[in-house]
Amino acid sequence: MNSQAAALKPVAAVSERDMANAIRALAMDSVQKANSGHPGMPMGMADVATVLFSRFINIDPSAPNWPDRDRFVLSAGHGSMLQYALHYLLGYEDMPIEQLQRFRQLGSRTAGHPEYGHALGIETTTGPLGQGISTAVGMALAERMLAARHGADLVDHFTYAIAGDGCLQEGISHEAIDLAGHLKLARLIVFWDDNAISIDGPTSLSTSMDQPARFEAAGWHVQSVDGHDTEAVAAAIEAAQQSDRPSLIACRTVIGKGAPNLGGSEKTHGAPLGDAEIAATRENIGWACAPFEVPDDILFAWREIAERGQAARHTWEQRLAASPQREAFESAVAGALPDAVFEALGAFRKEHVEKATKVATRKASEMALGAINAATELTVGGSADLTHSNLTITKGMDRIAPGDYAGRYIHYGIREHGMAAAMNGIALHGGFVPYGGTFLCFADYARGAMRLSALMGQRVIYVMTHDSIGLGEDGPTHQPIEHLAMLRATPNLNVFRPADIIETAECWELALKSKNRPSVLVLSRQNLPMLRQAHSEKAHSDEPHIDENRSSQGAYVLREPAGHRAVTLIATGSEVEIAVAAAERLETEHGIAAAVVSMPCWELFEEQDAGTRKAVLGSAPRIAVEAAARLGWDRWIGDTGVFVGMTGFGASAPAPDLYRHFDITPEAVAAAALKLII
Ligand SMILES: Cc1ncc(C[n+]2csc(CCOP(=O)(O)OP(=O)(O)O)c2C)c(N)n1
Ligand SMILES: [Mg+2]
Repeated sequence: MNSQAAALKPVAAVSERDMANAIRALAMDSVQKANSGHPGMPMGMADVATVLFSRFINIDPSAPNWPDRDRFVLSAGHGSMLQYALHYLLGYEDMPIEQLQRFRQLGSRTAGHPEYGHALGIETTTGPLGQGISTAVGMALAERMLAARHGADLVDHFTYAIAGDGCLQEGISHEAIDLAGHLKLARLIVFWDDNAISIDGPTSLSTSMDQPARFEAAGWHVQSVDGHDTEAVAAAIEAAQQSDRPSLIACRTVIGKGAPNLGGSEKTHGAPLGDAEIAATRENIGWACAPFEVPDDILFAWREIAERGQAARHTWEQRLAASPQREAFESAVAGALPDAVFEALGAFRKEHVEKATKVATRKASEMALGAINAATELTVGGSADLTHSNLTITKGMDRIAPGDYAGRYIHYGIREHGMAAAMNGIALHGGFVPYGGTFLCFADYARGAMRLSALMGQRVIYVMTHDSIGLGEDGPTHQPIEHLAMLRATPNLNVFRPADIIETAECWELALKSKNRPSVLVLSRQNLPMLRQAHSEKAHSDEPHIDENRSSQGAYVLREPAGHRAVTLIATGSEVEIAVAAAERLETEHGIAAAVVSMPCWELFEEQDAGTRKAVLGSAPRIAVEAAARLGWDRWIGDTGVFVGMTGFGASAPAPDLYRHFDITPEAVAAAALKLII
């Protein structure tokens, strides 16, 4: 039976108190051995976790990726020893006791904070407070959406998260809670470790928030319990499972529970208890075992939970085998995009090369998405209240609404950070390829979760429009300057800034194919000409290259002059048009052979071999053109290169005026080239 069925009885004869004490002992001993870590939270939440796992949770440690498992998110990631202790006790094969003995050491699976992909069963990376609970919202939403598509027979699970005071103080939690309450994500159950302590001391130092009232105001079902009263916790979980709203269970706990002198104090938050206090704790909780030893009967009780989960998984697998949905479900969960998507994008490129379609790249993205979304159901779109600016919705996309999860467009509201975290959750859950939009400038607001998309290697696609001073009148508050540098500095993130409709379709294709990496599509508000065919023809090259995805190399020669290159102009996005115009001017007015390199994706170009990079960049002096900060461009232009771009914030004016005002024009580029080479 699934976990929403009646609660199971406590397993075997061992008490839940003993089972919880195993967590306490493992946490304090591991932190002591590492001389680093956070014992207070695992000790305080040991009882809640024990009740959750022993009576409710539906996971199978022997098949940690079983699609219909309950999701468990340790949002208070500093309490990682809670997760590792649970994994050892439950018998995850990659979490033997030696891993706990090597807590926080190089190469161990027991990293300082839980890291997705680092150990089996870790559903998401946590540690930056507030991310876990917000990611869990995306998981709970994905669960409902997948159930709407494939039925309750195959998709019927809960998402549980443990959040601390810190998670609830972080601003992102507001966005996440509001979204979850609005969407009535009833399968989301959050435990608040209400210990009234954080690092600096009592939370009363910095907050007077009535958290239950806050959650109630956002439409949650709220209960408050003594987090050490196992029956009360169990009753609350049962009630939460019955609710038609997401649930908060405020668990009043004592941080470092069990430590006779330090329990209840912030001193247990992030430091080893020390040998004397550990000995006193053993005495106090009646734990006679040596460090890292757990009595067989207690271990057995924990392992029984795993067996129960395995049986549930087998039953589910039988349902899957008999289901007419089987193939569709498995392909969705595998995240396999049909060939039709890429065929459609190929046809799209061919059509628009021929038509020389001139549109803003945000519009090109909308048009490409029209082809993509018609060819697959896997993509789910959304925007942080800028749908008609980001152009992220396409024909026939129904919206997700409270209680109605059959659609594929999510109105995330004005919650960039919450959107990014929710997309992480959707991607991690599986079954969908999430993309979501906002203005590039507000990547700042989404940054914490974007960083985790990259760290976790999730296929999340950020559609970030209004990408420069080219947005014009809205002015410097909305004009990104430093954002490209910030995004490009982020490891494992592809930043695409396409120059025209063809590159936009190519970059979408690359983003969709990047299964283990998030992508940012950086798109213009203003119209941009189609550059591909016109200039490759002019350069007497063979074909207009519509079959080959030229952006896949990260950078390519868009315009190769006849004769020996005197200068190479490198540009991205809307500035490629300027570079091309500058090259033409240099050629016609000065007889100077200028090549133009379009560089839609630095990261992919960096991955090319040195020979390919050299062939593209050439040996002539280089000028880079980008309406953004210079930071990073020296990598491509070298010591003697010139950068034409922004040196400070933008201004409010029509876009053409701004380009002139900031001297990012064909004339300026040509003048810089003349100065450089003559
Ligand atoms: C975004 C973010 N800011 C700051 C920190 C550093 N930090 C880690 S735990 C913590 C206090 C958390 O308090 P609480 O959630 O109440 O945890 P408890 O002390 O109860 O275990 C802080 C500030 C962090 N991990 N993430
Ligand atoms: Mg706390």
